Amino acid sequence: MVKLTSVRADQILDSRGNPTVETWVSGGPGEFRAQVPSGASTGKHEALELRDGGMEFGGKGVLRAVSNVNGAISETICGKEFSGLREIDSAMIMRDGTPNKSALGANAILGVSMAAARLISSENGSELFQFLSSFSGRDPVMPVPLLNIINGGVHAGGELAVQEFQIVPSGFVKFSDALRCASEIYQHLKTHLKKKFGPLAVNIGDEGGFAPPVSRTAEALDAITVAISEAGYSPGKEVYLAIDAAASEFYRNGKYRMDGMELEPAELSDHYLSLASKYPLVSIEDPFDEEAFDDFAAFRAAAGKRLQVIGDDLYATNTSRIRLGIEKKSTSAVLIKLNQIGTVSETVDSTLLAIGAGMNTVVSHRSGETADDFIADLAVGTGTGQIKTGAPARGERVVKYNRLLEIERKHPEIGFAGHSVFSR
Ligand code: 2PG
Ligand code: MG
Repeated sequence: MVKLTSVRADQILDSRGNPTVETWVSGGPGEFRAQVPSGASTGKHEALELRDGGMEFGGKGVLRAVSNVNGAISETICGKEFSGLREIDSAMIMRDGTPNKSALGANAILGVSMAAARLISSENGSELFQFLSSFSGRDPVMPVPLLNIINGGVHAGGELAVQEFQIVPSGFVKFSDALRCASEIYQHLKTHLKKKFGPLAVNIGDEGGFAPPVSRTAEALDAITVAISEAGYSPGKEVYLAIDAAASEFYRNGKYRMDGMELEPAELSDHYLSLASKYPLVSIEDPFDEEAFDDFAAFRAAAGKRLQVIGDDLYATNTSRIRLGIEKKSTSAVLIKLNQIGTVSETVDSTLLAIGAGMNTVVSHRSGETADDFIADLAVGTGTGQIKTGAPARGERVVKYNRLLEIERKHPEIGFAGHSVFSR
């Protein structure tokens, strides 16, 4: 049984300088904290992030969410005995009473859920990933990182339609070697971009990747390929490429505006496949608009086993949308974001639903992040085999990678997922 003696929240700032919620819960083993992230390319179907409106912080304040934690949520869960995390999450969901957590705010509920998970794991004498492993019934695995080293779309001020250009160092035996390789490539990319486009080209976007003055997808992929070789690795051997198109952001009136073209879904599909034949791409996230389940399915069928197709905005970590994707065979993978659904239990439910249907899962950060490293433990504990948490740069990104290094160091028995995750 678990009993929380106090639950409280404060307004803090996220990595973009916007307000977000920090939550503290207390009980038997002490006081535990969590900080809530926030997206920019948010999906329509995400749980509601409660913002204050008005003048302060341009309307982005979260004082209403904070007072919902200090008031309604505290009232609902403090001083009562719960059998575990699921019951605490359910009590908050019931108190909210809406399908998208719009009464209390997903940002209010999630912080409590994450902090409560930390309290319970401490009470059990286990690390967070160990608790999440037993909670999900999954074996821990060190995930392959998908590192976003060129930022486009709404995460940067440049002209690239595609939001994220990632390196995937999957051809290693240990996570720490994969991360070293990624860091080396990141530094070589910096040198290469500076040489080619001048010093302004290495200004960085929201997720720590560079924002060079290029407008075509192929130019960004070319630059990364050069950096991989200059770092002494072989593209398609130790290191692969991946993109998050976040295509809802460049979809208007039935067409996709990308690379100087206006493309129908079938033309866009051919465009992606031609990129995949020229570059060692292993994964594409959100290649189409967030309602286009059928276009996703057609693309997935055309791509075959060559490419992992991930749904992010498409599913918003929501089990009813993932079920539709399973039925329509829309994707081979699901992106998992805590704040899209709003509790740890529901996040694990979505992960297990996808895995049960034979899909891959990728735990993900948001473009607006904090120094909270919860998702590192979530990825290891639920054995997803993949994590994306930005470039190997900026505190709010590297804190997650550094936590993964710590887990690997302390628990060398946990194996690295490696490239076989892409052939599942
Ligand atoms: C995404 C995310 C994280 P945002 O689209 O996958 O990289 O971006 O948090 O802005 O939705
Ligand atoms: Mg995405």
